[in-house]
Amino acid sequence: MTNIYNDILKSKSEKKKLLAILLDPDKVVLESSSILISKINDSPATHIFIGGSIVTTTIIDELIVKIKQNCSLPIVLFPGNPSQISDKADAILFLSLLSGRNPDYLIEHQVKAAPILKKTQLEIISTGYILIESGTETAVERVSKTIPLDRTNHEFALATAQAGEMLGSKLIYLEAGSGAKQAVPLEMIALVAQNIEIPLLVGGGIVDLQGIQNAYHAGADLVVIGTAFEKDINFFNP
Ligand code: 1GP
Repeated sequence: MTNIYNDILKSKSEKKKLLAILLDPDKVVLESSSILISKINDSPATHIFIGGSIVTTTIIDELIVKIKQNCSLPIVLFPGNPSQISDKADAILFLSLLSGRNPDYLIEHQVKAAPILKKTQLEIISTGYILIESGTETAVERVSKTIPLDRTNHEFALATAQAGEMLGSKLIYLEAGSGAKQAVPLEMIALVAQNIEIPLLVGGGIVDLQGIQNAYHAGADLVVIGTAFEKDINFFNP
């Protein structure tokens, strides 16, 4: 059995940066996924994340099986709710939306998910999920009915991340939201990265390769790219 979290910790200690491509199953056409998978194989991605704020499709299992036939990257669920759990994946980010004050996304969905997860072999990675204001309303904000954190209040974002770490999160994820107009501010990434011990994930609104490097340079251990790759499968190899 793989141990994805230990590998992330090892990469962090070796200062090796990680990259996840986020696939929204609603936007992947299963019949033409072979080309998508070959582009992922040609990319610098180290992980595949699967999920979205709202996923209506039922192809998650099939999609994962297809990816696994042609790609050896670890597949990590990044679910918007418990309906997106698939035991075909390797791991799940067990998220709690720490920036929000909606109990459904802090604990209710997790209570519903726990007995389902107990029946799977998925590696459970507890993740403090922090939504940062990004210019316009994003799907996470709309679906979770929560207010993102003020993008200029870096100290509050840090306090939220530290609270997550103290509560036992194994990862902190600073999220601007999929397709965000503005990515997480670099100063905020730097402040959080310098003041937590656990690995830091950053995503949302990163639209070019320089943006990825900037997030790494600020202190992100793993960057998540969704929309940019979804819009252009040659994003990593122009
Ligand atoms: C969304 O952080 C991820 O949850 C990725 O965002 O789609 O903007 O790359 P993008």
